[in-house]
Amino acid sequence: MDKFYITTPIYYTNAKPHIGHAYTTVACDVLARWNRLQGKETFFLTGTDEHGAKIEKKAKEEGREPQEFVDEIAAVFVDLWKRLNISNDGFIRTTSPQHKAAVRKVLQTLYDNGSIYKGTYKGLYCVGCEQFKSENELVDGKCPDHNAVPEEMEEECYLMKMNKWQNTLIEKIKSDEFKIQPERYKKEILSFLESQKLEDVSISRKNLAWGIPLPFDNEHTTYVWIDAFLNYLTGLGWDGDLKNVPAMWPAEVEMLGKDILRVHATIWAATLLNLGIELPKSFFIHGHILSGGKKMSKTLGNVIGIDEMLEKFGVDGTRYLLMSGGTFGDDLDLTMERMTEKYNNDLANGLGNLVSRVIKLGEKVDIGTMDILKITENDKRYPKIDQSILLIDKFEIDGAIQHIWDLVRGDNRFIEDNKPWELAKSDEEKFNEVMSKLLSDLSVIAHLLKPFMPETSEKIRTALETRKAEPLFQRIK
Ligand code: ME8
Repeated sequence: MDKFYITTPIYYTNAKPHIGHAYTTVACDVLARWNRLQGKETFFLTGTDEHGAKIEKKAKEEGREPQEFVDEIAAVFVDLWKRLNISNDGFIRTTSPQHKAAVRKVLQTLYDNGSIYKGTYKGLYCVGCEQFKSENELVDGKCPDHNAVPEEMEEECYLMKMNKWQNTLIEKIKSDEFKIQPERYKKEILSFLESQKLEDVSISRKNLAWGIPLPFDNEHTTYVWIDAFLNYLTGLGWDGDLKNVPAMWPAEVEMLGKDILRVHATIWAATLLNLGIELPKSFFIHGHILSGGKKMSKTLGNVIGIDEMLEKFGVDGTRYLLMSGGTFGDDLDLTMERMTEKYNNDLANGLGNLVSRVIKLGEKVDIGTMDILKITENDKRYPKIDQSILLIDKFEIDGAIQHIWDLVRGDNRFIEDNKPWELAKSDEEKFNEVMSKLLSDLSVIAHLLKPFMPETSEKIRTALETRKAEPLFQRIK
């Protein structure tokens, strides 16, 4: 059986989840659900990144023990994914004993095979990024992502060899053996790799207690990114032993926000190469959510809360609005006003209206003979289904939604043009013909909606089976 292993980044537990985390996770959920429906053996992993300076600092500010602090925030992530109907098969926490033991085993292997050596590292460290920054990455001396001056740091540490993998990486990325999508990000990372020598990276911290102690030197803890990357393997239950690399590996796709592409394409990839483990088959990089054209910030007051969205638009409304808000891969600009308008147009008036009209008009049609409820995955009778598969397989998530709504809008127009309520009185044969098309389209729509709006899809199916429809979406004032 074909397999499909998909991962989100694991999110920092320094603060509660936000709309950006929800965006990535819903996108992966759509892809995971879709691939499960295609009959692939699917594993969908998400989780939390719980060590490092940023989290230690935050816990201290709150006067809490770090473990107790991350336990609380990790639980908020788990709860949010439940509320958003996320179908993840695993949830990995980097403070779990299994993960920590595996990370130590991996580090010992890297040390034993000569990939890690002792040295010193001097550089500018941005705690927000948990990364060293080179001068040319700074704007006015500040990290542009966190608007903060990085700390100068020089300490004894262990370093991992990077340089010998530079050409291997370039080749694998160029040939798409290690595929980076969309294409512009492949170009971006290639031009980075071709323009400068990869420096060995510091993989340990001497003065940071909140991390996994190195197995070969207790005075050091593991650099948080190395710890975090390994989640993609430990989340499958891996114990860190090279003989036991899980059968689901390599991942088909690691979904990432554009902020963390480079660190993945360099440090994560080199770690795997140093271990002799296959690289993921692909990365898909998506853009960032902006609000009113600007990065969301408390100061600007333009933060869109995920709880606020759930309250206003419900679970499927939120999933729909996140996934249809712009071309998947590009940045997208959202505002509550525009989303409310879209909710009313596409969901309350568009889909909701179609379902209630068709079910109401179809009350008296005998669908026993119509075969419409027996749609199968990849049903050749319905070219719309094939087209959707093509779009989703190319990560055109918003395109696949567009495609469903073409059908929704087309059918609403078809109803107005054909006025089946009049045909019911005047022309029974034509009426049955019109209703047969509408009922079978509705069944196709319910089917296509499964990965995007699982509950709505179920409700439409139930409505078709029982011939009764509850209103799906209430208009919002
Ligand atoms: O970077 N729009 O965690 P993180 C869209 N722990 N997506 C967004 C977003 C936005 N405005 N903001 C964040 C980390 N994201 C590390 C990752 S992986 C081994 C370790 C999403 O909590 C996007 O997927 O900062 C981004 O890559 C991720 O959240 C960063 O989450």
